[in-house]
Parts: sequence; structure tokens; C-alpha cells
Amino acid sequence: MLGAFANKIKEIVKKITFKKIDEKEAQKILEELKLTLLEADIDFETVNNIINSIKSKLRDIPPTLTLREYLIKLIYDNLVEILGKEKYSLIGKKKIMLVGLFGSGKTTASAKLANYLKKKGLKVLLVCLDYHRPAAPEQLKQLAEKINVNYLIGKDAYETAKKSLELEKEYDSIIYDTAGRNALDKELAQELKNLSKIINPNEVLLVIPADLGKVAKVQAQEFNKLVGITGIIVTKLDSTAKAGAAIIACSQTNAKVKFISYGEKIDAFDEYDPKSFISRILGLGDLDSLLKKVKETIKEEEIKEIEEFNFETFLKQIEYIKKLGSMKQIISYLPGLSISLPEEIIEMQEEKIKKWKAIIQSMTKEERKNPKILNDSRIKRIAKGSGTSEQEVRELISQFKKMQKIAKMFKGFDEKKLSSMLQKFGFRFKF
Ligand SMILES: Nc1nc2c(ncn2[C@@H]2O[C@H](COP(=O)(O)OP(=O)(O)O)[C@@H](O)[C@H]2O)c(=O)[nH]1
Ligand SMILES: [Mg+2]
Repeated sequence: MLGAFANKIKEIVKKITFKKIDEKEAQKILEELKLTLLEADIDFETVNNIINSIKSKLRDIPPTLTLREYLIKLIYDNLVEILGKEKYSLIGKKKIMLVGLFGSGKTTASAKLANYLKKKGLKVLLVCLDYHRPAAPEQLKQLAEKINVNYLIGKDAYETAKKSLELEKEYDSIIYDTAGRNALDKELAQELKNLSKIINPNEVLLVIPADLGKVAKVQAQEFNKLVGITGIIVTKLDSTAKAGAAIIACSQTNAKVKFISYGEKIDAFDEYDPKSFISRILGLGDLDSLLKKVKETIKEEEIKEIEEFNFETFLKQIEYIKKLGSMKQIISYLPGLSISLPEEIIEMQEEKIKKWKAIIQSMTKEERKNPKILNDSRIKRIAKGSGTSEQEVRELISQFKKMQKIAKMFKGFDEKKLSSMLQKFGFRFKF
């Protein structure tokens, strides 16, 4: 729905979320982001500032965040910055005039806006100021009746505008639907200027269809020069691939996007909330759920990193088991698997773990990784080095072998399923 820009941003975010990245990779990703922003027609200086600011902040990652989490957060924050920070409210704005070219969606948006304000509990009047197209007043009338909102239709635009002012006290909000042309010609320009003088609106909202893409910026600037627009309604977000570019283009003008329309239905209309819009662009929900996703992925990777079962990981795993209390219960949850863990390991004393640590530390790296090579003379040497008896070393090797057998059984099991199941018990265990 949001077009090429959104797709590219989504790709970038996915790269960070689901793949391991280092600092070098982060720099590459930032170059990609830079190109994407430039392609969306955001001016060079803004883009450079954003990228440089992210780069310099990346040198100082907060201790509670990983590089990935921080990078996502920085990109998110900067997109919010580009697209406008504030959620907008029209409440309290009495006279609202909608302007825009023919077919941009003014009449539809007028009704949608009226409905939106009505739902907020305001008394709204819809005023037709388009008498160029014979069918225009009828269109407004039908829409107004559909949403059950009062409307004012007269003979011509100026007379109707003046008449509406007499009704001002009776309403919380008056919405003016004006005429459009195919282009912003002299006649339309003059009419809008005159109407604006009569009404003296609190808000002038420019209606721009999203399929204009980047051109939206120029149109916003032209209308702004003419009648001084205070905001933009971007319509037809549902029917174009250029929507992302249009929103960005509009956000680059002084008048910010205030509402979005994304369908023919009356309630396919909303306040433009940059944060939720960016969430949609990123495709992964809001920042919090995004960061949660990153965290989960990182956890999975950490688990994968626990190496093959050998003495190096043996101690780590014993400590996990101890923390868990009893493996038996977990194992009983695993379908088609009934094994029992050596009681000695479950009920092991701290004292013993300390001794085992000493023994393992006295092994060479090779011995730890490949316990098969532990012959009599090696065992003798290890016992001496760790201040334990040969029997204690043999006992450890025997326990290790038992664990290794279990590890092998688990290996045939779907590893991903197993570790995610174990994770549910707060247990990081990987055979
Ligand atoms: N798909 C879609 N169509 C829209 C949207 N807004 C307006 N339209 C349609 O666009 C056409 C022109 O709308 P209209 O309000 O008459 O434009 P106006 O000439 O500016 O008053 C109509 O057929 C509307 O139903 C929208 O957000 N999405
Ligand atoms: Mg119209």
C-alpha cells in the first residue's frame, strides 16, 4: 500500500532485525538508508544530517541495548522526525476550508472529516462552495444525509459562504467543500482567494491524492502561496504505490499532513499519526514490538552459539539444570521421549560443581573439545593439576558421558522446537 519507499525501508529493518550485524554491516545498512531517503526526494542536506547523526550516535551504544536494537531505534526516531512528530487534532478549529484540484477527493474528505468530528461529539455543518460542476451540490447532500450531518447548499459560492457565517454560532465546526479545476488556473486562484477573505477560515486544508507521489510537494507549495494552507489531507492511500513518497513530500513542506484517507468508505479516514504510520511502513508494528522482535532473534542466536556438547559447555549446562531444579518435568512435556537425567546432576552440590570446574580448567583445550582422548596418563595429569583425585576425574568423565548420550537423543529431535520449548521454561539449554 505504501509503495516502493515503504518496501525498501521494510527490507532495511528486516536486515537489522533478523540477521546478525556488526559495525561494518551497520555502516552498509546506513548507506542503503541514505539512498532510499534520497530516492524519496528528501533533500540532500536533511538526509546527510540524519545519517551523520545516526553514525555518531552509534559510537556510543547505551549499555542496555545491543547494536541492532540501537540502530533500529535510531532509524525509527529519525523517520518520526522526518514525517512529523505530532499527532494532530482539529478539535476547536471552527471554520475549516478544503481546497484542491478536481477529483482529488475534496468532497469525500469533507464528509469524512465531518463524520470524524461528529464522532468526537461536535455539531458540524457541511457547506457546499462548488457550483461549477452541476452534480457537486447533490454529491455533498447525499454524503451529508448518509452521515446525518447538517448541510448548506445555496445558489453560488459567495452567497453561500456569507450565509454560512450567519449560522456560525449554531455549530462547533463548519466544513467548506470548494470547487476544483484540472490545474491551479487564474480563475480558481481568484475564487479561492475571495472565498478565503469572506470566510476567514481557521484552517485551510489542501487535499492531495497520494498518487501524485513526489509532485505533491510542488502542489502544496503552490497552494500555500495562494491561500496559505495550514495542513494537508492525503487521499487515496489505498490505491497507489506512490503513497509513501507523497506523505514524505508533503511532510517536507511547511504545512504538515494532518489527515489521511485510504478508501471509499466513510470511515477509511484518520488523523495522521506519524508514529503509527511509520509502524505501518516498517511493517513490524511500533518501536516496542520491533525491539522485542530484535531481542527474540538475538536470543535465538545466542542459543545457537552454545557449541557442540563437550566439556566447554558441560559446566554451563549443569548450571542451567541446577537453576531449573528438575529436568524431569520438562522432559515429561516432550512427546515421545522418556529419559531420565542422572540424579547426581540434578542434586549436585555447589562444592562438587566447584571441583568439576577445577578439573575442566586443568584440561587442555583439545581435551575439553574432544574428551575421547582422555587416557590414563592424561587423567593422572588433570587430577594433579586440579588438586583432585583420579577417581573424581573419572567420575566427572562418566557423568559427562551420560549427559552426552542424552544430548545425542535430543539431537534427533527438532532442535528449533526443542529450544523454543525449553525457552518457555526460562531455560537456555541446547544440546
Ligand atoms: N480509493 C479511494 N477513492 C477515493 C478516496 N477519496 C476519494 N475517492 C474517490 O475519488 C473520486 C473523487 O472524489 P471527490 O471527493 O468527488 O473529489 P473532488 O473532486 O476533489 O471533490 C470519487 O470517486 C471518490 O469516491 C480514497 O481515499 N480512496
Ligand atoms: Mg467535489
